[in-house]
Amino acid sequence: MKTDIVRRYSSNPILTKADIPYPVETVHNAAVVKHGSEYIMLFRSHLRTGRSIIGLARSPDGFNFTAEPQPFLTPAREGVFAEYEEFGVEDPRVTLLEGEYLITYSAYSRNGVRIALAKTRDFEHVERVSLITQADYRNVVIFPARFDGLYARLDRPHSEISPWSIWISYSPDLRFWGDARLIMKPEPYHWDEMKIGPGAPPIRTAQGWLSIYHGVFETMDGSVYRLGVALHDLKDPARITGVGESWILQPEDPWEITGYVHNVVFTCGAVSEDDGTVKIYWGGADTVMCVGEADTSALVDECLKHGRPAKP
Ligand code: BMA
Repeated sequence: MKTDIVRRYSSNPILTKADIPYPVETVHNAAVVKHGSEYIMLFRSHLRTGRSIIGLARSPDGFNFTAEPQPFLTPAREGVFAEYEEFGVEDPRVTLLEGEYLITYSAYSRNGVRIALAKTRDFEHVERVSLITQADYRNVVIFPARFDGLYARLDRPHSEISPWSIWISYSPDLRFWGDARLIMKPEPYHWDEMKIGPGAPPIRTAQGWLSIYHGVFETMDGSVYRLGVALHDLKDPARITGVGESWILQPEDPWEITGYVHNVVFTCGAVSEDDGTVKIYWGGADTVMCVGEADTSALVDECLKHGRPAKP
């Protein structure tokens, strides 16, 4: 019997709508980072309008979270952000870089979906910086380092010609992004054949940047969202040194199989711990938040020893 790479926490789900002190219908697709002695979670919630907002929860241990009384980020009411966040804000990711937490999130409007960047130092005050993609883009994760002075990000543009794939681009100032290249594509007749997208912001390991991504497979019963891993060269993140052949997590618990959207595990964040493990956080069925732990070395081995091509 093959043991699971991701060990699910025994008290999943760790946060649900019952834990939120204001009315929401779901708690899912959350970013999590360590800030001082706390774990901070930025989670997405559907309102009864079907549109989303972002809340904040705190934890002393990464497992037991308490939500703040008010949401953290709701659609802007004025300026350029108001026009592009009209339909809601979704799926945040957080990267700590040079003392600032960079928050990227999906901004939905009648003009499509694009990605906005906000910053905070303390999770008390948040400042919107810029809309950093055009429509239609999702899943922007910023690397927690610069490369030859440039910021780098992974993202996932929509296309009618190519299956939705993972791209990289660079920026001198976090506002203007360029030198974009497609670096990873879905593998035909494989668990991620329909589309892939970046999940958690990349984690530095001795062997390379570990990226936990989502992949989708279309079945007669709809699509199944699973998680996989890829490794990027430490100095040149556009160079993928390995992509795990097998998924590392698939919907199995009842709250992953059934919910707002069934058969979904979707990650927006993972926390690397000093003891060589990674806490991976995922939304179950777009309805609840879950966590599991994996050994970093096992995730790296998946990429380097049991690989598939990054661009079939
Ligand atoms: C994707 C996004 C995610 C969601 C997933 C499954 O397209 O909308 O936010 O978790 O679908 O519904």
